[in-house]
Amino acid sequence: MQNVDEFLLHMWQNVAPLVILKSMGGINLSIPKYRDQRAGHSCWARTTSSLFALFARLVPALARADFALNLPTPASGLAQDIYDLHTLILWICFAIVLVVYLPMAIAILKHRKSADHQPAKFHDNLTVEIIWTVIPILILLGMAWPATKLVASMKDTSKSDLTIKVTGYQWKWEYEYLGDDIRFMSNSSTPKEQIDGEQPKGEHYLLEVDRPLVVPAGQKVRLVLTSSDVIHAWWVPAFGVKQDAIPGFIRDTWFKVDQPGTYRGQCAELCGVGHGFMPVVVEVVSPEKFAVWKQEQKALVAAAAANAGKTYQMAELQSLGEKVYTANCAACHQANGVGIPGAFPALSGSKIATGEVAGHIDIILNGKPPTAMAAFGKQLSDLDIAAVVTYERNKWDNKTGDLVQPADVAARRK
Ligand code: HEC
Ligand SMILES: [Cu+2]
Repeated sequence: MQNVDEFLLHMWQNVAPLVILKSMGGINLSIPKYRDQRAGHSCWARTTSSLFALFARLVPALARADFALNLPTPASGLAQDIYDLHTLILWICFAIVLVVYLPMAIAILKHRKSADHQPAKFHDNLTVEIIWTVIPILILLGMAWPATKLVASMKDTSKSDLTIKVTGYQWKWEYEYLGDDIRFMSNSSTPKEQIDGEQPKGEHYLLEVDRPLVVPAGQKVRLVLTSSDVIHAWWVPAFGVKQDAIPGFIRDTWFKVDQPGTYRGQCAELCGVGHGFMPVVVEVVSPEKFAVWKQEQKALVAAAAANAGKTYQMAELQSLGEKVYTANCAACHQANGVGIPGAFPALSGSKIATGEVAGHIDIILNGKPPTAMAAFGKQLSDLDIAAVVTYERNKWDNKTGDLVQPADVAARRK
């Protein structure tokens, strides 16, 4: 550091306020109780938060911090317990600061050489040594007890009301309602223009999806998680749930949310270039609405099955194909079909996308291990694949005029 004054000034202006606010946030932490949420915040909470606002105005770094320093408002009982545990530990730390560091600072000040303090000349004091060993052990045990209890309850997925299998893919989530024949992909729905900075960013930028996970309020939902490629992590902060999805393994977790609403999260394990583009959105609805939703999903599946033999027009396939392409393929092959040289091949002018239809369908159904080209056979329906193949064969520089029907795809499935 060439300029110590500048460094100290930086610490004072930018780091110290954050540390102070974080510790004050701890005081505020214990106030907005999950149980009392509907009744609104207490008067105490309002007073402390207006104090913060005043404080923030006095210190420029805080005004910029948007008060995003606390844990999110808990939406599940589990998240509330995590919140309370965090608060408890913070208070214990605070007490230790008062009991240990404050006397230490006073002792250093009082016993300094310049005040001509004469040091005592003893060493070894068994009583003191026993005390300063036993007390910390008791404190640690006191902290380990509630922490262990909470971790055990986070792992307790027994007696769940429904089970949903969650599979991570580069870069989207698949949800499968076990025992209910409902299965769908959930893709980011943030428009490319917002990502590229051509349009202002929306309110839920990168935290919005085409099809959210829908679950009933007040019921214990068990998730079993795995991955089809690399490690992902399913994370919804307000639920207090963050669980790795690991290829070849099954892990489970659970949540129970009483308050209907939309809750958002994202993948929390660096999983490749699209890692920032795989949000999680959970729609918590009343059990009655959930039952209706389930019927609708089943009707959709039945309708798709009934349409299996149907033939589609070019325009229909192209417009559906564009949607499928944008959601599933554009992250690698790019919207303009030129790919990323050296990593993802161009589809515009590609031998496969302009050659035999069968080969084109096959690479999408089966992928090309071990490259990043995944098998989409299980992720996409025959209609989706027919549409995206038709789209790719007639888009950009590709002018094959080929029309691929769902039945053609079904015939290539093994
Ligand atoms: C994770 C990145 C990724 C995604 C997503 C992806 N691909 Fe690919 N794709 C690749 C890679 C890498 C290759 C090259 C494989 C190889 O080495 O032959 C490839 C190859 C292809 C080819 C053959 C191109 C050629 O000329 O060799 C086609 C066609 C294709 N992909 C279509 C699709 C379609 C359709 C989708 C969406 C349903 C899709 N891809 C999604 C990475 C991806
Ligand atoms: Cu991921």
